[in-house]
Amino acid sequence: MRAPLTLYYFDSCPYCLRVRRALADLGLEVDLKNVNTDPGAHEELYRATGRGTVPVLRIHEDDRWLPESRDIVQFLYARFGDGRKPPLRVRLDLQRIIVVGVVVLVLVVLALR
Ligand SMILES: N[C@@H](CCC(=O)N[C@@H](CS)C(=O)NCC(=O)O)C(=O)O
Repeated sequence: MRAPLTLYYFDSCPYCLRVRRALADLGLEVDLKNVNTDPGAHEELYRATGRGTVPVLRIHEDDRWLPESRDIVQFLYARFGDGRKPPLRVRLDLQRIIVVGVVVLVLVVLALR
């Protein structure tokens, strides 16, 4: 299904990947604007939001610009998910995995001393 949304993103951005996984999971097609390859898109984004970070979802029907990958994912499932919740591969957060991994590692090292 095509939705009246535009995602501002760039390829190597993990937060953008999370949003793109959510779009794929929901079977949604949206306009994609790569801010690294499209200087106009970056300028447009900055003018509208006052920030340069991605992902940002532009919701055309109420002319809203939604930043923050978690908020975008929450919006997508609430609006298009028919009661579904985001699966684990969408919820996974690389930063959190690293932090939890380091804490577990430290605890294991302390326990083995
Ligand atoms: N908390 C934000 C993080 C967004 C973020 O840090 N995006 C990075 C790319 S992965 C970015 O746009 N960096 C460019 C900059 O800081 O100017 C989210 O979850 O969407």
